[in-house]
Amino acid sequence: KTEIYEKSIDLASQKMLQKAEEEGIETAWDRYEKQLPQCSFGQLGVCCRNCNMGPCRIDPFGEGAQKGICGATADIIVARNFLRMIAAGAAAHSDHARDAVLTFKKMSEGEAGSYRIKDEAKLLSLASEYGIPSEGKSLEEVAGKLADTLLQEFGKQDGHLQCTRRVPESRLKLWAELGIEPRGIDREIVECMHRTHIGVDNDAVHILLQGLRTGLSDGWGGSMIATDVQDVLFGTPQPRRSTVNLGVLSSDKVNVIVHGHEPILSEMIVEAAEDPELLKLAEEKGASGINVAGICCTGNETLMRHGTPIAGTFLQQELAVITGAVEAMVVDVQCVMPSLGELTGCYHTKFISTSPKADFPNTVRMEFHENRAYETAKEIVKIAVENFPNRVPEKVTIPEEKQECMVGFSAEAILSALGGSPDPLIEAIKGGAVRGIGAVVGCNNVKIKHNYGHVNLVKELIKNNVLVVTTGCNAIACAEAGLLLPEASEMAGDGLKAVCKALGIPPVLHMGSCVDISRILVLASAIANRLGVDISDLPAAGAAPEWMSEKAVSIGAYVVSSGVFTVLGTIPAVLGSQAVTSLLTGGLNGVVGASFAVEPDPLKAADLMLEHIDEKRKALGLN
Ligand code: NFS
Ligand code: SF4
Repeated sequence: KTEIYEKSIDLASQKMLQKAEEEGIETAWDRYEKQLPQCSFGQLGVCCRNCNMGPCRIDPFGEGAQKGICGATADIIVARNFLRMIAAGAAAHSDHARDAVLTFKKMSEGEAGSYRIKDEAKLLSLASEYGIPSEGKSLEEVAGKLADTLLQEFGKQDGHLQCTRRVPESRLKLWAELGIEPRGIDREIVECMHRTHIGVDNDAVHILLQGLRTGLSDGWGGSMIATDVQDVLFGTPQPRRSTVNLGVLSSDKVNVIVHGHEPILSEMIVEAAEDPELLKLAEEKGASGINVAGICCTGNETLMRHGTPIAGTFLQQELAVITGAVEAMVVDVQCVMPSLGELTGCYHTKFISTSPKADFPNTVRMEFHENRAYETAKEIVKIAVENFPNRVPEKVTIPEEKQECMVGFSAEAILSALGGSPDPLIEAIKGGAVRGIGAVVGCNNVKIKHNYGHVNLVKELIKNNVLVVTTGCNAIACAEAGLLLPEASEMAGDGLKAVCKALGIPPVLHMGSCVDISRILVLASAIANRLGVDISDLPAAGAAPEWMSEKAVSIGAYVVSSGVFTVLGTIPAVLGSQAVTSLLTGGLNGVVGASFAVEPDPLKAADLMLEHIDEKRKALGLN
């Protein structure tokens, strides 16, 4: 049996795991243990269920079957499975983007109740980027036109995505030569499903190239559109302070958790929590206020834009309920564990699902539609408030751990912190004070001690003068470990420390949710363009130390095809194919100028990134 301290490095989480044990409550870690040993065919990626002659599996030891019934080899099966993961991940990001654009469109037509244009400047700059005239037009008209243009990116039937305009020219040319310039966003995803149907695409390399193209349609397409539109609707993040970890839950206020991914919902909940009527009701129910806290990326969205506190990462969603202090767990889409249904039943917590796309066991369903978004948000918060008296004091333990953090580093905010251009950062890189840039992102995964991979990798990088940019659950993990504070530069090497002190920034910059990895792409592009080189020439490297979701696979595909070497901390299900494994971890270098590495030990992963950064420095003539 795994000891609690081996499950998480985070004290607050350990305390809640202890409480769960005492109360006989099951968590993801318990279910993981019941899964062991996990199926090795699955781990290696060599089982196929793509048609009903199967399931077929390949014997990795070469003794049993070496082909599926249709004749598919391990290479074909592994590549197809991998492509389907990319398709699912890209679909999740891009379908989220579609909903954001549809809300944006309705807003422009005056049919999205409470949504407004919050960032005019960004709207106008996007309009000019997409060639939409804005002179003499109302903001709503411009927004409507922009929404139409963006919607066309999804259903595009000819030519290529317009959003790739931000890609350095040499990279775009390379994609064109390789035939992986992304076309319509939906089209790439559909084509993945077509190609992996029995008897279609049966060459591992050919299949993987489609994977890269689909990833690119996510990173430079869907994800980037989501970020842009959300910035226009809700504001482009600016540096601000907040707090994170389970200790942000309040002992005397109504606790509402927003969990999932779409700020369309969480923005309105944050607003509704300030409604005087509801605050008055809260008081009547004996609460001293209403406290909204986030989990996962919708938490990152409201954290970045409003400083709303975050209760935890992916693996802390159950632990938050286990505090016994959550009146409502409000969810939309992605990374929401279905276990929450049974779990919330053990406490007074109301589990409220809101997306027309996502239902869960034991939820109160309150579908969210933009025309009456604020009203629905108020109804949801009201349920939470009315639930406050049902809190059972004997069942409540809120760990005291909470940590301050500084967040809100959109590409725009970073550029303005630098005085308007990337030059000071480039100079610091050239001069060697900043050795390079590390992009560390991604999930938690029970296969790795919670936050151990994230925190140790990032600490090692900053110690070695690598400026870290972060998103997703990595950002939350870093915040919990105190790394998102200007004071954390004390943990950095001398060069990075001096730069952080001069600029008043933390050594680890929170750039947002996982769709906001698009912000990292924009920043990398700006630096590459300024230097007149390709992204693959930059002293930069990426990592996803504890990744688990299919979205992370799509992210990996677009980050690597954008030219950034990426280290994965958990092993993807590809080792059953020598061909696919060696292409991903080596061969891709000769194709897109970057590849993956797999390294579960965060310190060794940091070494791989440093080695790569140094090589790139050398090639640029820096030492
Ligand atoms: Ni990204 Fe963010 Fe977290 Fe992983 Fe899930 S919340 S979208 S997928 S688990 S980082
Ligand atoms: Fe088996 Fe081929 Fe069908 Fe897959 S597609 S289940 S390998 S017969």
